[in-house]
Amino acid sequence: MKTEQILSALEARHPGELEFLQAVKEVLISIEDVYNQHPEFEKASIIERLVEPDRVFTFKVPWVDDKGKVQVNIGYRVQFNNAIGPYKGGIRFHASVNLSGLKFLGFEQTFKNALTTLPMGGGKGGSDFSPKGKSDAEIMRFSQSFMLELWRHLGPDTDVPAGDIGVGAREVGYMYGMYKKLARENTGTFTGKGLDFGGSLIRPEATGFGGLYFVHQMLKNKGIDIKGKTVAISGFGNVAWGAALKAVELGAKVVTISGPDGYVYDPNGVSGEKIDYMLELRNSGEDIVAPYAEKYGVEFFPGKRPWQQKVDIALPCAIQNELNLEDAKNLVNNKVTVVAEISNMGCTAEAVDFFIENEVMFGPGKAVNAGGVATSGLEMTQNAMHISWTSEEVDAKLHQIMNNIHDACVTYGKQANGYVNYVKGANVAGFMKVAKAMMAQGVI
Ligand code: 2IT
Repeated sequence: MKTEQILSALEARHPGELEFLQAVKEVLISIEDVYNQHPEFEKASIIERLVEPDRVFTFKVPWVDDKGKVQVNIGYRVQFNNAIGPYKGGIRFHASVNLSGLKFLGFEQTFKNALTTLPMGGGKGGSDFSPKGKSDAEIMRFSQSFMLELWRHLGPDTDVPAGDIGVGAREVGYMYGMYKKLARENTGTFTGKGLDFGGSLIRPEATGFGGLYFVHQMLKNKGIDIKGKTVAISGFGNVAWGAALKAVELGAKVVTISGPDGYVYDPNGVSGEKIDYMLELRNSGEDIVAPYAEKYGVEFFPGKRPWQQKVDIALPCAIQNELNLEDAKNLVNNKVTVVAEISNMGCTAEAVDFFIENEVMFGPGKAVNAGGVATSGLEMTQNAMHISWTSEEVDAKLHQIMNNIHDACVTYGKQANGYVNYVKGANVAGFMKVAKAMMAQGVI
């Protein structure tokens, strides 16, 4: 495979889109060997077709703030690849949202969704709208305006969005409400909906729960017990919340959470009502974690990241590139056992390389955090069948899916010396499924 050539052609078409190029590069390097074993892929230009999004929508989102002033944001939807099912992926509302970020997320989503084994293609959307400090009415007006434009590109078998950073059950409710009004149908074209109107039990917990099921398998594979292990979590949103709940349930001790303002170190463990308090902090709309330190009398490290602490397990749960080479060196010096991205591309490429060079168990986001979208797939199934499953049923299916993803990573990523390169494993397993589906469907 002409990796460098493909990357420079992509860069010429998507100049300066560093996150997108970073995500593509990682996959191309991992799949080079299997790609070369399939000359038919080369002839069909599978890679060249796979790295280019199917289409990208960009639109204006005007809305009226509480003072009566009109504000303007920009909205996007990247429909990346639908070889194995309808476009599926979250919507992110965050000041940092731009096309590079959404293309990287849509690209990752394509492989992640393939790993779940459910029939879902990859997509991602969002806006540079920042929910920070906005009133409930402002969030509603913005969400409705966003949907006024996007609704026509969605549908239960076309494109099914969900939440992501800055988009939770409230925003999904407002968007889905407007979607239904415009599309005049009630087929559940959104996941992460409220339980009263088609949402699935366990969907709120799913990304974090799935992440911990995966980490549990990684440790088990090495005969290590998760009980009593210390865990550093970054972030304090939906993903961090689910991860903390399950980590505690499995007997581990969560010692950090973080926000854009810094991190808190809680040597007694973030558990019980302290986990509930994370939700309160998130719902305050302030986007800070410092009040946790004050409330529970623990230390707050302003402007710092939790990776400077000595822990057994490090779980980035916030945003892309939130753990860099320096953080990786620090964790390795402190003898970290497992690093697993529950956020998307939580680690920089240099940090990932460092973990792999040092043979630290490292789980990439597209495998580790696939439980969220997998449970979205289960929500779609329940909607299509007009039924709802119990928590136990959904959780059991989620658990099985995560174990299967883990095993697929081992199958494709195990090296001769026994070290499992989960990055390679996840990329090869995801790629093979999408590539075979594309081959079977001709040049479209
Ligand atoms: O990054 C992700 O996988 C998500 N934000 C969830 C996507 C989904 O469709 O549930």
